[in-house]
Amino acid sequence: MSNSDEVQKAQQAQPGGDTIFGKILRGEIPCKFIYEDDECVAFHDVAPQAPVHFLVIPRKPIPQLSKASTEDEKLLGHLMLAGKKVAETLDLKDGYRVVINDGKLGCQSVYHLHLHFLSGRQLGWPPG
Ligand code: DGP
Repeated sequence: MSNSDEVQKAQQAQPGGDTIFGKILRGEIPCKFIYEDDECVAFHDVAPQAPVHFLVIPRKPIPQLSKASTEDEKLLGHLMLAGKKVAETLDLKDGYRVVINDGKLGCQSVYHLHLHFLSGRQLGWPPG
């Protein structure tokens, strides 16, 4: 899938309702978790943008970062630390990038909060 396909998907995505990640969490769509605990799961992205590209998602269906509340403060920190643990198990010693896309302009296509962890190549800056 090209980057412009991802942008198009994000522009067409509608917030609200069930998502593909909800189906993954309920086991309705097969997905191999590379990490899981009581609060979150991690799995490889189906459309990787780098040699290593995994997602960390909360079990709680927060649609996007801008809809998170102060009661989610601990959970948001937990997601980052869970991703850090996965990065260690994948031996990402030379670094990685953590991305949260929010809403249409942020290029979010799945309205269930998720952290992208990208690595395995030199990433550019600024992002497109
Ligand atoms: P975003 O554009 O930030 O909403 O990213 C959504 C990501 O989710 C995108 O990189 C592709 C990934 N994705 C979508 N559906 C599936 C799926 O069924 N399985 C997996 N593993 N990843 C998915």
